[in-house]
Amino acid sequence: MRGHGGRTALCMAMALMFIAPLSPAQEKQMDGIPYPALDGGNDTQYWAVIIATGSETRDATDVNDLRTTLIGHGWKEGNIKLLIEEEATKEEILTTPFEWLNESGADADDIILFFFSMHGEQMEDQQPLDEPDGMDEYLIPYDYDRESGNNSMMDDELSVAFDGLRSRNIVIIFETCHSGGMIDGTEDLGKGGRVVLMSCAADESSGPLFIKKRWLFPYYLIKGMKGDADANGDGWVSAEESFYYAEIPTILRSSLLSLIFLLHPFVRLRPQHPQIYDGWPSQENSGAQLKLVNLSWRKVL
Ligand SMILES: [Ca+2]
Ligand SMILES: [Ca+2]
Ligand SMILES: [Ca+2]
Ligand SMILES: [Ca+2]
Repeated sequence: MRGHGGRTALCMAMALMFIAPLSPAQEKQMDGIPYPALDGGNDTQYWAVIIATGSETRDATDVNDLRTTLIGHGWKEGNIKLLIEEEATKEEILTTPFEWLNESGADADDIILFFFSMHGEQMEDQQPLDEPDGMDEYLIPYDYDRESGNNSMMDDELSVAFDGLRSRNIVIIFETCHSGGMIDGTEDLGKGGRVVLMSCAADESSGPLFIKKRWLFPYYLIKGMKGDADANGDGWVSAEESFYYAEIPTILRSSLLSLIFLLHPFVRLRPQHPQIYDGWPSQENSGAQLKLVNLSWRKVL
């Protein structure tokens, strides 16, 4: 399960030093990238917010992998915001990325990807009372106080923050325990114009990929984004395709690990079952896929 790591961002900073900055020529080239303009115009922009705290080594690897994968497929470096380790306080998470997106002009036809990698837990449903199972889910930011419970970040609170965005094309990825419950309440995150990818069911924990010091679900999700997940062969990896690519290996590997550790005196692992909420383009008609990664654009970083 998700253990608590150290709290410095040094490791992350060192990892990011190995990402080559884009040359002006590369930046210019990207302006011409044939990404789809969903409103029929040509001003669709792609934005990403990557938030990770609570497990320094795995966070650094996952975050670096996701960031370089997006940049390597044409996403602009300046359109990706990171909140890592001690930067990922409750107030920061709930305000900074959302203000940044709105002030930067992210609008209805833009595509926004959020990635949360944190500890997650459940508590008795708090106001607004919205949960069929009586339990709200909450995330654990850097400044969470375990004794008092201060600074727990409720699914209801996150939902309000997301409602402030103008984009109708939002992908939210949760690598957190109990993440399946981020969409189970009436005030939660499952709304039209969004695809939510969750690492496990509401009553499950989310586990690691031991051999690579990664989190299991994001490892396969990002691996798929690099090309393997393009199931329909259209040269794009959609949010939906990356999920279905990652789903089965995540179930199988977590099941295998749970057997291996069955008799371990301390470590308890259970199979995890990733969940998808598909409300794109609308809740009523979610047949189309939300394209994220253009495989025709590859750049070695
Ligand atoms: Ca609630
Ligand atoms: Ca809720
Ligand atoms: Ca919930
Ligand atoms: Ca595809």
